Amino acid sequence: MTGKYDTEDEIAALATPRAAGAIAVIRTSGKRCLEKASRCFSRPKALKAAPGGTFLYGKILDPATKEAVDEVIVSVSRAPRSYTGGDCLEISCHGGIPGVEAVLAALRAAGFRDAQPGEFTLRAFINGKLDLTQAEAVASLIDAKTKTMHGASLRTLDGAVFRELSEIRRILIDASAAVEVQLDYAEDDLDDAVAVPVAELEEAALRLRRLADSYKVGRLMREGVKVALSGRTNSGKSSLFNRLLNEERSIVSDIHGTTRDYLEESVTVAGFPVVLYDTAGLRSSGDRVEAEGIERARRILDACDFVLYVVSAADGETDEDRRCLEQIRRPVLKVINKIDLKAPPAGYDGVPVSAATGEGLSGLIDALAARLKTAAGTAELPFAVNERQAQLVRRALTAVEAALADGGGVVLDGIAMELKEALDAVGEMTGETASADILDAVFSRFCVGK
Ligand SMILES: Nc1nc2c(ncn2[C@@H]2O[C@H](COP(=O)(O)OP(=O)(O)OP(=O)(O)O)[C@@H](O)[C@H]2O)c(=O)[nH]1
Ligand SMILES: [Mg+2]
Repeated sequence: MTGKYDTEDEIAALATPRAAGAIAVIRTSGKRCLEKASRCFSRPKALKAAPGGTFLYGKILDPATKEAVDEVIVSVSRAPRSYTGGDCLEISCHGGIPGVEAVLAALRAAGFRDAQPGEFTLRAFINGKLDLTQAEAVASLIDAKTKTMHGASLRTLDGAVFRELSEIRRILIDASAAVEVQLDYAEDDLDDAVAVPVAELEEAALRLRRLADSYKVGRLMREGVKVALSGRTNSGKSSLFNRLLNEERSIVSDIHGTTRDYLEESVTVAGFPVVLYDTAGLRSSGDRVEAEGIERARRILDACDFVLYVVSAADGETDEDRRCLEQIRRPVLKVINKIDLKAPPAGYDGVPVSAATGEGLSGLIDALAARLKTAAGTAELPFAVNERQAQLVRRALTAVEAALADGGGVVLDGIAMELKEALDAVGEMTGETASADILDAVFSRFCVGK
């Protein structure tokens, strides 16, 4: 292979951030990696002879002038026991940017080329060290913003998704075989009842749905659950917003229609990343700016995952509240605020709070956490499934569901084709049948040095 998919030539890249730090790590890989590196190392013979799993102290030299550019530790891994599966060398040098640049320049002069984004992991994939779901887990591990996502990425890197897909693949192959056998005999025995492997197909569908759910939960974990505060003017939305943020972020006043444009802030509620919106109070307003604010509030209400609807205990739930609530199309959690002024009516179906005193806030957070779990489908995240994989999961699931729907009739040809479609999608997920374009798209999203 040539160019980007050359897996033999010698590449080098900074693997740590390009910023001052105690230590920077430059990683290299390639067939003649040790030989080329010895051209710019103070102990060339020792380096060339170094067994895998060892490290050497020495100096990086400018190959032309033999001038020392840094004092380093070099760790050696030899094929196949390395990250990429080929010979690899990692140079730990001092973490200043000019020093790092000088080491990289020495490596270039010794015959290394700059690695492309994700090229080390691409080599690991091509050398069979990882399947594509594991390679992608490397990227999601680096991007993980929460402990949950980190844990899921780690399990996926360990092969959890790969094993799940292998199991689905086995089930689909068994089902295909059962169908193919009947296809072979179908022409002779047209009258025989067709046996569709329904149990297998249902099992495959169930497992695919679990993967689809993991994507959904993961996306909410990554992007945060969008929660909008809504209600009539003056019910205390902005006061509650500030309470939840623990910051005087939004303007509070006793004037109706204080909040106009919406505010958006990120908070963590019971471990869930939440994007909280404070919006304009709902009422019919002759004020053009307020009316625009209310229009924006409605758009937020349509786009959010769920709504915290704030009712004032001082007024109780009014007809206007009921009209507003009827118009909200997202799941709603009702909150009755200002309980310091007046107790809520007995049996009222809203969480009682006082934004003024903080009373009931922990109850609200518990109720919110319960709703977040429902919004996410589950609080568990067994797998890290990304957008690319999720699309393929949907493709496979659609095909399996179509095969199940066909189950009643004598349409074995159709079932055979749908099973093939599902198997193709599964193969593209693990990379078994992924084209160079797909690999290019996957690995170009990585950072350089990974
Ligand atoms: N006593 C009491 N007053 C509150 C409470 N929450 C809010 N208020 C007061 O109610 C008034 C309105 O509060 P805001 O938070 O601005 O209400 P809002 O719903 O954001 O109002 P708009 O932005 O106009 O829609 C302010 O004077 C607050 O101090 C509460 O729990 N108890
Ligand atoms: Mg407000």
